[in-house]
Amino acid sequence: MNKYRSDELYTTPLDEVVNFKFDEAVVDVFPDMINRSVPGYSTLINVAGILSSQYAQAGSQLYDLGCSLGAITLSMQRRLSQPGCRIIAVDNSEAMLSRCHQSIEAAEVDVAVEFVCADIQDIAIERASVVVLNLTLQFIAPAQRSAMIEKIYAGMLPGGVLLLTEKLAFGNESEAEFFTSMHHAFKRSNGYSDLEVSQKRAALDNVLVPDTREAHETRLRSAGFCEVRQWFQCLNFVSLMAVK
Ligand code: GEK
Repeated sequence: MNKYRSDELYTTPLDEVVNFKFDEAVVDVFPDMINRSVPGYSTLINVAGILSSQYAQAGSQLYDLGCSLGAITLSMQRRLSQPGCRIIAVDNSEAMLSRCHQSIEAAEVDVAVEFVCADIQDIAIERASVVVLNLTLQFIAPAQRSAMIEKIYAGMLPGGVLLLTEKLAFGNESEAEFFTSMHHAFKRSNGYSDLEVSQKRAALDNVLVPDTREAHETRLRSAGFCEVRQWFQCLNFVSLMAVK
């Protein structure tokens, strides 16, 4: 029912590259785009589901913040064995959320999901044993990120986990150059041309603003998380888990 196309959004030269938006055109190519752009994406989705199943608490809520088409929601649903849990899938792109809703319903997994079309900065986080920010915090204005993490911490149950996956920035120039060029090579090897890579980069400039790993860790610890661990890295993409 959900037909997705291959990502050809930036194949031809554009007069003006406008800021990237998660609209209908992006939704149509999203699975292809994210798999060809994020090294290790399928591993991230799979293992985030496994980690969630270890930390989920009976009768609690699990949040997929910036859920896109619901890959994390589905991965959590399929592995959850604790009774009485509910997943809350949130995205502020209506196009994404409505397609997410369709595919989660079609998968017919027996774990309740609530779909919320809202800015993740405006929703309440309550009785959460698992919160996932898989490639989403990087789209929140940097000045708002600490408040977002503090709100998540406040809404989590003791022993709960936050999984935070992000594209990284690097303080060291040669490291930054190395990872940028390796990420470019990764995209080239997945069939993107130099033009596509550079136009996409221009579209994401000031839209996706990465932080360093140190900045993420400091923010998580200042919010109160006692245990912060990196469980994944592939090139310039990292995932941290933070336990309350
Ligand atoms: C995955 N987690 O497949 N409030 C709500 N949603 C937002 C906001 C916001 N303020 N800002 C951005 N989004 C997914 C991948 S994609 C990552 C996440 C990427 C949403 C946005 O609409 C998009 O669906 C998602 O966050 C980011 O595991 O495309 O690089």
